Amino acid sequence: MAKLTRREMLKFGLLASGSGLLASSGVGCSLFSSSRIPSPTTTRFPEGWSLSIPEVLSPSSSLSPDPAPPIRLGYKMYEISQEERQHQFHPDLPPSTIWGYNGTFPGPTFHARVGEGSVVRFHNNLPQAKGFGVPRTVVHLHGGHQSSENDGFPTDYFLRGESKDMVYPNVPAGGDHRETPSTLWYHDHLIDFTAENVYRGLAGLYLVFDDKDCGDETNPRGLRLPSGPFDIPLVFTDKRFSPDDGSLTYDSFDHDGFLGDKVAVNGRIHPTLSVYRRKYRFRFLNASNARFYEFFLRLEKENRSLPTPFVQIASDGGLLPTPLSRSSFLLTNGERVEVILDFSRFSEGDEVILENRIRQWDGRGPNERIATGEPGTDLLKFRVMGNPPDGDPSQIKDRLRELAPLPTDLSSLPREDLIFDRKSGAWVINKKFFDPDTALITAPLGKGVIWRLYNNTSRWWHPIHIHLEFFRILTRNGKRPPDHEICRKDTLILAPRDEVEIFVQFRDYPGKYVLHCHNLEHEDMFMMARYDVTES
Ligand SMILES: [Cu+2]
Repeated sequence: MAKLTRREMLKFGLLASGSGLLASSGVGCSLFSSSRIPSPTTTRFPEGWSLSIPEVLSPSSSLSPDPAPPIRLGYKMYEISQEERQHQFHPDLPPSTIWGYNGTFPGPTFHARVGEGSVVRFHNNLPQAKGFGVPRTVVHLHGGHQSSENDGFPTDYFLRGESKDMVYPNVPAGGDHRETPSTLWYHDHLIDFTAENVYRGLAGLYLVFDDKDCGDETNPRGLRLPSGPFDIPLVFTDKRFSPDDGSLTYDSFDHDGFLGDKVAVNGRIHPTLSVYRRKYRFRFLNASNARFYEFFLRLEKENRSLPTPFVQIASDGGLLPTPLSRSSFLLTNGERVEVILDFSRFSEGDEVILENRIRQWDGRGPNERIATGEPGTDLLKFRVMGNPPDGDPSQIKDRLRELAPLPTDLSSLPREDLIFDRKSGAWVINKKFFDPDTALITAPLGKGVIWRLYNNTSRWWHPIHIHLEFFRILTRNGKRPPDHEICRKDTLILAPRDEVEIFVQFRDYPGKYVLHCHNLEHEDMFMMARYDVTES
């Protein structure tokens, strides 16, 4: 039976009547799996189960056929095949069927450089859908600054057996080096089915380096941040497995936001990373559909959270102006935070646990922080080895990447309101369900704009992502934002009744783009808007 899209369900009035009707009507019955049934138990930090680090993708010498003009000289060419594979999330679970870029979850990591564009040929080699996941795909580079046709608009999908070239110039907005990004990620963005496809595994990292953040900790002209094997991405996704056969499950009728009860870090549940007594750079990405995390660090033998273990150096929008010392940090869906952890403060043999201390019961958002003394959710274990054989040449400099100044007269800029609300069991922005054919708002190319985002619900949290340009948070609930939000961002948290004013300047690329909630089930349930950047 053909699968009803969420759009069709809305049309037929099926959403508000709940999943019971859908299940009993036989529509998509085979897809139904409760969001509440616990996964099989798995051993905590099993011996020999180490953190997997996604491989760095190598460029191809050529693409056949050649990419269409106007691909400029000097672009690096890459190929990625979207494929179904078997993936081991934990040694106690049987292999699960995933969809991955090059068959892996997470997909391979790009190492891009400012000024060297990338052309990526994505091949859709996915099989016919069985269970959840829809083999029409759209690739969006989250945080990327690229033209509309290369941004992954939700209806720009390509089918099984087809390929699509995506062109990423890797030039910061306006050619301004202060807008240089750092940790981006690419993932599926198919209209109505992003949640299923990303949950199936279609997500990977795209890192951007330049002369400053050069990826070489020994280069005296660079920032000397930990590099190479000491620069490690951490991709967090929550998954759920069938108690019957251990297979990966998803509930297509959980429109609130699907939660797993096991957290995979780089695709593995409860992995261990052996670390030297030195500094490491960790790039945290919350690639979960609906779960928030608040990360803490605990020294196992003392059984308490460490006071300020994290030195934050970057957010979604690249390096911060200055490093920020933090005891913990909240990470919402799609958001990135980069930190330096210095393991030289620990002794050889110490075990240090990264834990999540937020409780969340459903897709509405985080419920409460776990009280001191109560156990959190352990995610990743660091086993401290001895001193590094080559010492630690890395540094954390006082100044990282400056912020471009805001316009002096913000009051003269065009303003728009974006009101996020609930309607008919789904979500609306300015009272409208997502319509890919109509722009909800427009923004002039070149000029800055002020957008006021307001969450007009009392229970739902919405992580809002704006494509194309980084923005700056001006006020949060009428006040100056906290220090960690004084930076470039592309995703922000809207807690219930939150009101946030942002400044964003659209440069370089006119055309159609989207902004949306990054709780992926909310996004698929229409909490998305097309906006057009217009040339005056
Ligand atoms: Cu939302």
